[in-house]
Amino acid sequence: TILYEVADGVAKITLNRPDKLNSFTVQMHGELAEAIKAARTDESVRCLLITGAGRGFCAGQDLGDRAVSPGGEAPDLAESLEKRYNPLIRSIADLEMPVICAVNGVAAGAGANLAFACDIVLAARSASFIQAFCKIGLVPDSGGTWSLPRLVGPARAAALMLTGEKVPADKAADWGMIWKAVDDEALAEEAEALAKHLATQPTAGLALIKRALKETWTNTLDQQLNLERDLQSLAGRTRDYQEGVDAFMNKRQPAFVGK
Ligand code: LHQ
Repeated sequence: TILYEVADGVAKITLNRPDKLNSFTVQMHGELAEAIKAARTDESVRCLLITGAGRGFCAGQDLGDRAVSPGGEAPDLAESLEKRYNPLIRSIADLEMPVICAVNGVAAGAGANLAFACDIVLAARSASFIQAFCKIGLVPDSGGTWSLPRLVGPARAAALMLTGEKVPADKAADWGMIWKAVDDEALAEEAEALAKHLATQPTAGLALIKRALKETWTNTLDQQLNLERDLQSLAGRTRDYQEGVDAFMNKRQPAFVGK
């Protein structure tokens, strides 16, 4: 249900249940977790790219899945979040490399919030984002109630989550929900070029930038200044910092190793 390939320092994960718009099943969660672990533990991988096969990116939970079906006895959805969605979102946030999401089509429910958990989101112009949860009586999950207000502000987040209104890619970019919208034909190439570029960059430093960006939401200015001091101390001891400065001073292209 997913495709995994590694080339040029980039691990690419393609959600691959196109006839169901790549909606999540227990099996897909399992394979996705394995793939992210493979990317994390493969020394050659310095950037992760996530995209979808077919006309959709991801329609969230597969609502036909018996484990979450409200038919008969009420299901305990906490288990689904605790065992699958929450670890997924944490594994992306904690991954010590940039994670790019190429949203090739509709991203609904947990599919939209999976995209927002990634570090840089590009979307095809025909793609759209839907907080579909409210339409079936559920609460946005997969970190959406954390990420969306931070991305677009409380007024827009509230309306989107309470109405489930579809946001087209261009509007999502205008609102700061994603990095940018690109022509449908250009999405794969542009996302892959960005991923390949990032895979040549100072990966350890980029991972420290991720840390700083994550902590900023709960820190005071004083705490964040202290954090920057600590992270810069780590960054300053990397091989890539030496290489970056040496290359700059000698007017040559740097050759970063990611450490
Ligand atoms: C689907 C789905 C889908 C199954 C399209 N499931 N088949 C966490 C924990 C535990 C429980 C519950 O949830 C969660 C997190 C969540 O993500 S909750 C939110 C779940 N997602 C949704 O509510 C979105 C449901 N899908 C839609 O609203 C539409 O399909 C969208 C707006 C995404 C796309 O609309 P269309 O472009 O018109 O496509 P379609 O509706 O015709 O879908 C194509 C096929 O995919 C169709 O199957 P069929 O056999 O008729 O061709 C759909 O039934 C199937 N599909 N989403 N989530």
